[in-house]
Amino acid sequence: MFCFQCEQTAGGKGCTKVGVCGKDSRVATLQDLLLYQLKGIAYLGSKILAEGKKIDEGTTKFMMDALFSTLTNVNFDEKRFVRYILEADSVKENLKNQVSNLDNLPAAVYYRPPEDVEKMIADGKKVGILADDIDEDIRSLRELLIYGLKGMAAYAHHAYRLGYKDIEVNNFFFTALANTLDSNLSADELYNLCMELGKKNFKCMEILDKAHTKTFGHPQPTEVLISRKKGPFIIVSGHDLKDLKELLEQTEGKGINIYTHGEMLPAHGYPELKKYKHLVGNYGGAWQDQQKEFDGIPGCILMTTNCLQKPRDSYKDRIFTTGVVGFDGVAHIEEVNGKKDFTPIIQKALELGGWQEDEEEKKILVGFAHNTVLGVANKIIEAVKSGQIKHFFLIGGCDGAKPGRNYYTEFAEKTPKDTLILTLACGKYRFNKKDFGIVAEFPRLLDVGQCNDAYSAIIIAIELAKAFGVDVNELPLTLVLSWFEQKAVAILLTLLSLGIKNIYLGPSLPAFVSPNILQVLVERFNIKPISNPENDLNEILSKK
Ligand code: FSO
Ligand code: SF4
Repeated sequence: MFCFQCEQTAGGKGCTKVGVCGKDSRVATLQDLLLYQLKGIAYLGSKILAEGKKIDEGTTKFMMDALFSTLTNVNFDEKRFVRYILEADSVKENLKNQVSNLDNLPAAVYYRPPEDVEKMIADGKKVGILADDIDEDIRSLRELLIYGLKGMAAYAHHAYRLGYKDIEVNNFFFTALANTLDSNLSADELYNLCMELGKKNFKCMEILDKAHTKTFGHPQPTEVLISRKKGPFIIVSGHDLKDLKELLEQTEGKGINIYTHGEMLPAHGYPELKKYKHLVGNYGGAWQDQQKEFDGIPGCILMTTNCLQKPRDSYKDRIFTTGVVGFDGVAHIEEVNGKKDFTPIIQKALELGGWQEDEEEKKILVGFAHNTVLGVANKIIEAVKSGQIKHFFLIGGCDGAKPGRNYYTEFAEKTPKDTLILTLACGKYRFNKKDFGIVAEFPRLLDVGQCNDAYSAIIIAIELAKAFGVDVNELPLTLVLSWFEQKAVAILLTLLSLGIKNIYLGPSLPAFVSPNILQVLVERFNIKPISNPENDLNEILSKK
């Protein structure tokens, strides 16, 4: 196996024997073969588009879901990848019937997978990341594009589940992935595709924002309990608000408390979700703490998306997966005719009985997406003009296990009292339970939402820039980002495609970005690897 798609990749170079994430070499190789199949599908899809025809909805949905399943910490289940690979074969055969000429196409188009898993693995070994002998920079850009597409697939999947989609975003999965089969593509052409991906992902996050706010209302500032309550419970993790809503409906009146976990925390701000009284609070920290925090827990956990870690035996019988998530031996809740029946998890939670006592109450504040923040834009602008707010920081992104990620905690702690911090995604757990006080009349720490709510943060920045009559890069705003997996790659490409410069990025730079490509990004966008909080803060604040 060879995989270097995420930040925790072995030795900062690549996982070769087993994934640091726990993905074994069999699953990694099956994922490679699935991606090869998806490239074949993409090529046929791009031909269908070039012939002026449409790609059917089932094929698009398959593309999104299958790409999503290969993200870090989503699916570790060998059987699921075997099914996807075989399904991809039917999808491909169906597309072949729609293309007028099938001569001289890339091998991925003609490839037919064997039924036998060992043979599949043998085939997968021939089509991995390092399979072809290409220039390091071309490989780097190609993988950058593929990881961006994977990230965007996750967002498109969530929007689609709520009935929202965009034809340009959907078609781009096919045209862009098809291009990764073209070994004659130049570095410039691949770079341009990466920037185009950034733009398409902005559109995709906009659609997802619309899907969330039209379905659940605009998030409102909301206090969230972070201590335990007595009674049976289910903890819901991941990003899928639709799953949470369905579970809330099915648990109403059953005496079960629902807690959010990880990236589900922003759910508490949405009117159509917070109205459920049994959505009682948030449990635990970021994803990498789950094995410790779920250990022997007297309740259930539902994983709707990443980040899933290998469950310990002490809770393997009470963690459930749904959607594209999976783990061998863990119960999975399937969608049937657009509905999910959560009865097994509900019954298990009741059986386990839950916590015996209430803990002392503690609360944090969430719900500062674009509608709320821009609703007080005039006051924010006044506070900047009067000198009460001197600088804005967006300290956001993913969390992870590396000790170097303490940088973000220290950075947030060291920001001066006359600055305001916006945060989003699971990296916020490094500091979201700390009291940062007030600046002007605002809490100094404003939680904008999930990683996809980077859209919200961008809109806030664009609108503030307009109000001040300056370019976004001239705002007293600095982005201090932590990346971990492929959604963060898509977001980073979005920020770059919008021309946003001077981003501080850490905790380490992506292994798949070659030195030459990094140099290009540094020259064009002045991306800065994080150093230490004091140095970086001094550098940022002395420039004003
Ligand atoms: Fe975190 Fe995991 Fe949202 Fe990611 S829970 S790391 S970028 O999947 O999606 O921030
Ligand atoms: Fe390694 Fe990350 Fe790939 Fe897992 S997803 S195998 S940790 S690079």
